[in-house]
Amino acid sequence: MNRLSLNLNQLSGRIPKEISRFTNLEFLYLISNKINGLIPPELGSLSKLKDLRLSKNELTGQIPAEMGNLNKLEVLFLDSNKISGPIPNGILNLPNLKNIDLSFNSFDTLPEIVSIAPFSFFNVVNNKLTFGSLESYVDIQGIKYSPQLPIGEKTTISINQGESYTFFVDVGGQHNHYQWYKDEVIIPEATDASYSINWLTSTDTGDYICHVTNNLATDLTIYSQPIHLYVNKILYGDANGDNILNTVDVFEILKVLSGNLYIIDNVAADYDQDGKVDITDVLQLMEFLSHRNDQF
Ligand SMILES: [Ca+2]
Ligand SMILES: [Ca+2]
Repeated sequence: MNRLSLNLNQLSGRIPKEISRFTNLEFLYLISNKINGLIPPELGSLSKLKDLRLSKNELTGQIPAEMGNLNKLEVLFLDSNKISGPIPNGILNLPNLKNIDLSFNSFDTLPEIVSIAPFSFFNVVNNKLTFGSLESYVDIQGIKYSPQLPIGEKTTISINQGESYTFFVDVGGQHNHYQWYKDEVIIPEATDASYSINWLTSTDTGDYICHVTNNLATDLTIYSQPIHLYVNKILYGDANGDNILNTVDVFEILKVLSGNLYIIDNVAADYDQDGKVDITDVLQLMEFLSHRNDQF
């Protein structure tokens, strides 16, 4: 038997390692099933294999290094699984391999290029690849690399008014251009991998995304997952954080004052929001409280 084709068969479970007994196999097609688990390293002993298609399954783990022994392999389709990296170096250097589809998986790096022959078809779209890998691959004939999945995790960050926050993306690469957006509106001054906002106010609340483009890998824009920044309003003067302004806070501010005038750990103690805690804050808070007939 040199051909095994079981496409669209609702097959589940793993690829049995006994597959290695079919030593004459040249064509192995298991497309569109529900096969899960790892690709068995034993596949690497099918020395006559020319065409391996495992697309549209639920395979996980890495491509076994043993597959770098498949010297007859011409076609390798592993697209639409959940396979992750690293990709063994040997695979891309197989002498006859001309058609590779690794799209729709979870690869985040490509192997370092030594010398790779041109491919007829080399599809790596919809993985987690960044410019760190792609800059050196863009000139490989046959490569298709755009789009890629957004990087990072979608998160919500809750932070107090008056504090600062720094956004950061890491997409590797040496030739990147960064542009941050807030609620889909461009932030003109935010054109680096990091973007800091000092002294946050409630108007900074919103969704922040970075778009990264690259001078070499010109087909691709990498997007960061949105970070929702929520700036908590602060009740200034509420130095003990109980949401009530009273004389307890006056004493609390005096305590901050007795420490260091210019370092504010307790943002709420800066009643007049001028960036430092001093006697003015105490006097202004006392003035405010006296109008409310609080007792001292
Ligand atoms: Ca208080
Ligand atoms: Ca102050």
